[in-house]
Amino acid sequence: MAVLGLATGAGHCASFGTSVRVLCQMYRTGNLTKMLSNVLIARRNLHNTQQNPLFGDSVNVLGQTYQTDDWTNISPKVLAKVGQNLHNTPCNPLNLIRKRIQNFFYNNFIKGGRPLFSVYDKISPVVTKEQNFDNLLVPKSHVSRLPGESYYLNSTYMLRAHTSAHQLDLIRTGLNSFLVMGDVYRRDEIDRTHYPVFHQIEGVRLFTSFELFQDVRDSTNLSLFEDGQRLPDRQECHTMDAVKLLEHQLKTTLYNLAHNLFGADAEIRWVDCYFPFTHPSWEMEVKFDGQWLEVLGCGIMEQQILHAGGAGEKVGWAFGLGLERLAMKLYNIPDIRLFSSKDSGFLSQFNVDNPDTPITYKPISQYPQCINDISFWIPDDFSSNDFYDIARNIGGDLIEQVTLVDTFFHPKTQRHSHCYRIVYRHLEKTLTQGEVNEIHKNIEDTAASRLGVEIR
Ligand code: FA5
Ligand code: MG
Repeated sequence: MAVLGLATGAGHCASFGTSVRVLCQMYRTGNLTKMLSNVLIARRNLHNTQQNPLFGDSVNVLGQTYQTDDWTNISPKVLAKVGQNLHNTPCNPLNLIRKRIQNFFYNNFIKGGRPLFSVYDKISPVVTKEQNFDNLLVPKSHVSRLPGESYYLNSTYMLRAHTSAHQLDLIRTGLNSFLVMGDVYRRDEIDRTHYPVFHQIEGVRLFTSFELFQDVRDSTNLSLFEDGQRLPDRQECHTMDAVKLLEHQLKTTLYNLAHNLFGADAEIRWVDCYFPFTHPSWEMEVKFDGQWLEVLGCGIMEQQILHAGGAGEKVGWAFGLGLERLAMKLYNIPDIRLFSSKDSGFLSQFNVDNPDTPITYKPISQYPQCINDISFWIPDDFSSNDFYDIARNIGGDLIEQVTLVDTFFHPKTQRHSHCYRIVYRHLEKTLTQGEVNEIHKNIEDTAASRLGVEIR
């Protein structure tokens, strides 16, 4: 269950089921706070004298050792995903869509001839509870702190549950506009649209009074701050002028991004919601497969966070995008579980250099793969791409993937050799080894005659 925000809109967002509506109700009445405090206290009092059954005394994550304690609840399966960095892996759908989003911000926000937003895509997913929660004003009793909701390394460290965990640190360094991209981890349900390991892009943009009001015709009487009351549509310290401009900028930016990704016809709607670190807050939903799918959360940043970051004289907006869900819509991928697939039938469909290449996902064949290798000595002017072309031209749709799996240099003959693995699979039937051998032989013969390679 995604719990960093609570949706309050009439048509509740896809990531929150009925149980969350009940939670919302409990949250408002205070019963939830009471119940959660008890659970957390009981949890803290639970003195565990035994070693962690899975990891012993310590757990190693990305080369760092963390002492285990009674908070440790990370699983080896999840640990194996840390460091995969699919958002930085070429030809992965998450890398392609991340490049599209990054380019959108590079192209649309330019200051002094340079991109306004700086990009951080290699920040470690290991954060403190302080970074993940306290820095973002998440109440001590908030449901997202429960051990059942996040992956803890110990009572101090956890795997970030959202990229918002880096907001305050980056603001403290003096940054005004940045994007943070990375893997995030939640003990969430698994279904078509939820997975315990997924990827987010965080965006933050801060404004001085001059920057926010510079395009307003008569801005002499406008200011960012006033002493007021917290209302559903603004924080106590913000003027209505500032909030309305911020909301307009934020929603226009994200609306344009969604249309840039999905085309002008995409159906998009906004839902009011609650996050501890923004007010007011919204979620965007897009129509996907006939249903509304929540793809991002956003809002006007809580002024207290900007104060803590040394930027109290500015105001800002922030958003957090769910990359898998956006990619599901962009490439028509029906199930989020496919992103963790190592199946070449899935991955090979995203094997393009240009992120703007239109791709529509074709369901992976249920039939078995046949894998044949081919090794040859290469001439000096050999290019792997020429071989890929030959293989694809001859094998057509039966070829799922061609990869260079080995290279070898013979010191005596001074010749180089390449070994390629070709994965064959038919969409509608089981291929026989005989059928595959025939195509494979044809590829060998054509490579020898056209490229001058010598089959080994
Ligand atoms: C957050 O994570 C907030 N940090 C977003 C935010 C940032 C709000 C900055 C305001 C300002 P939420 O829990 O709603 O919010 O998650 C954001 C997005 O991540 C969702 O809209 C969804 O696209 C994606 N997401 C959430 N849970 C999962 C999951 N289990 N599997 C896949 N995607 C998920
Ligand atoms: Mg949400």
